Amino acid sequence: MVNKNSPLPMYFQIEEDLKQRMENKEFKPGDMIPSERELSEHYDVSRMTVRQAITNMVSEGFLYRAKGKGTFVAESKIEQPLQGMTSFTEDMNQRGMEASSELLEFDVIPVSKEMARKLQMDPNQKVYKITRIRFADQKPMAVEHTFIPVTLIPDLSEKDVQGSLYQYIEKTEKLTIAKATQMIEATTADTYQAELLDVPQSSAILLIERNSYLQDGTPFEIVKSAYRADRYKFISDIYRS
Ligand code: 16G
Repeated sequence: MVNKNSPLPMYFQIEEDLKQRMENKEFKPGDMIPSERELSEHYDVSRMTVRQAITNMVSEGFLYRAKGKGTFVAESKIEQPLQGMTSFTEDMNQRGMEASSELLEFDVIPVSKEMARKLQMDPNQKVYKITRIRFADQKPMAVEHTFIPVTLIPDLSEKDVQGSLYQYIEKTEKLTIAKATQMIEATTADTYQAELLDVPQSSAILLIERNSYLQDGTPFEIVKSAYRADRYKFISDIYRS
């Protein structure tokens, strides 16, 4: 099964084979994979080689280690299309998952210069700073910092952001959300993010910044979020025109 004459490294061939076995449902999410010793016998390679393959698959989010127990197959990643402008609550509900949030911060702060420019605000004005951990079926998926001009929704309260912010904006405030610009960047979790997202420090995360606009072109939010890269992948259709 491992071709020792191949130019492909043996650990890589093992990774490919394990991924194939996961795809074939021989190993399902939550299953414990065989031990290093068993795998090294199965593939007829050293334990070092097996360890290298497993370490890579852990850092890519295919497997996770539970201390003193073993190595397990991770849940498959959430595939998030990049086309539609949806909310976290809608995204999760569409997948039959339950969306919830933990509100960590709800403050009114002076707007920074950079944000005043992006939100087209007077630099002396204030913004709400809302920090939420977003959960899917009680598991943390992302930490979001949302900034909204106070003048746009002067009476926004903590209660309004416990559920869906977009629903509040559209149904209660009767504002029409129209479009956004989104940037995605790769990074690693710092101590704070790791703790909130319940991942080891330095795990891969995706930083997303969304600048969103209402129908009349008014910017209404800047959202900076950190998504777990072991649970998310973003997909888009592209056309050669
Ligand atoms: C998504 C959006 C975020 C928006 C939130 C509203 C991304 C990267 N971010 O998380 O910009 O504020 O949805 O969700 O997609 P809610 O209506 O469930 O509060």
